[in-house]
Amino acid sequence: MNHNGKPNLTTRSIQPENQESPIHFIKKWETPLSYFYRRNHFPYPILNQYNYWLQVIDGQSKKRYIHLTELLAMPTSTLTVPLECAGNKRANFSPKVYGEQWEAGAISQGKWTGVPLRNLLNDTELTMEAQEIVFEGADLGKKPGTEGIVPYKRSLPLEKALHPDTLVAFQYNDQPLSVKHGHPFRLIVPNWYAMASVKWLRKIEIINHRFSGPFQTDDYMYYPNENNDQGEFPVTTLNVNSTIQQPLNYSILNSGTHKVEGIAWTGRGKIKEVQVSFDNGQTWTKANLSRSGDSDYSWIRWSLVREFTNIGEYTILSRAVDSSGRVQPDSPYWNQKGYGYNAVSKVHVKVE
Ligand SMILES: Nc1nc2c(c(=O)[nH]1)N[C@H]1C(S)=C(S)[C@@H](COP(=O)(O)O)O[C@H]1N2
Ligand SMILES: [Mo]
Repeated sequence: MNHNGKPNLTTRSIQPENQESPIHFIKKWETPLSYFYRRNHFPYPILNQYNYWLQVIDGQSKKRYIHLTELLAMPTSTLTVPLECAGNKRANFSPKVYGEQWEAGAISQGKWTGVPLRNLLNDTELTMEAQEIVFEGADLGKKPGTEGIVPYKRSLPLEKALHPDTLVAFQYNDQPLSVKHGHPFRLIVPNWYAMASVKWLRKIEIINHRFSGPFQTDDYMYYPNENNDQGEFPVTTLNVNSTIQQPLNYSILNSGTHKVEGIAWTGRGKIKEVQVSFDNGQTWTKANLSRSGDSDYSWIRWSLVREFTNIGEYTILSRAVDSSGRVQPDSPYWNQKGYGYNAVSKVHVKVE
């Protein structure tokens, strides 16, 4: 709630709690906690003192516990990292797909502080056979299509898990992690869609095979065909993407000068260029870019000032290009579960 008693977030579902950030009004590099989107598969877990212990299990089923106070005493990293839900912008898919009908606000970013996961693991735990690391959250419940009660659980391939920027985070914007965002620990996996950033982390398991589970090999898979499950592949790296923040869609503007602005981000390399069109894609102009400076992962901000002399309707588009050569497509990559929407961002305005 804000000081007017109005909600800060847009509710998509209450139980479990799924709420969107007011992304069109977020101008800071660090989203204040009360504006951070919330994405949950299950009701919030009930935490107790045992949640302050992280369980590490190696390939031989040997267990070890690490307490929060031990993490606090270790060297930490602080990184500005956006979390984007794989279902962000899902509402734009046509034909429609099941799942939360997210618009553009299932993304937020801020400063995460934690211990690089690789520094928490012992050499003896990482044997030659180790293939993946599995992360389990403290939340659980029934999942349609799956027997019984299951926890939220996912794995990472070894090279991503051991990347120096993959963190076991315990602070957001210099404050202890809030309960809704994973207190006391969550994983932060830069450059990947946020399903990988497991909240309420309680168990880390090193395995010598490929993990499968409902949140790994059923959800968070792209199924590109409408009528069969063939050609499926896992959701991992963020697509190159941008969002027009202002003007808002369906705005009525006075003729004269207006600033078009927004954010752009990618999971591969950096944003190299953002192009804006005022004529629904016939001509494009480069926007001015501004970068936060302290992180390669941060979204960038872009803007362009334009004089609207003629009255009438305009379709404004933004299109980001990253240093790996990826460009936002004109039309989205449709898939059954509606992940990874990254078609050009579009608003329709009227100038009078
Ligand atoms: N334990 C647990 N971790 C989780 C989830 C969850 O439901 N349970 N949801 C994931 C998904 S799909 C997203 S998009 C992000 C959302 O993080 P947030 O609620 O802090 O914004 O957390 C990820 N980590
Ligand atoms: Mo998500």
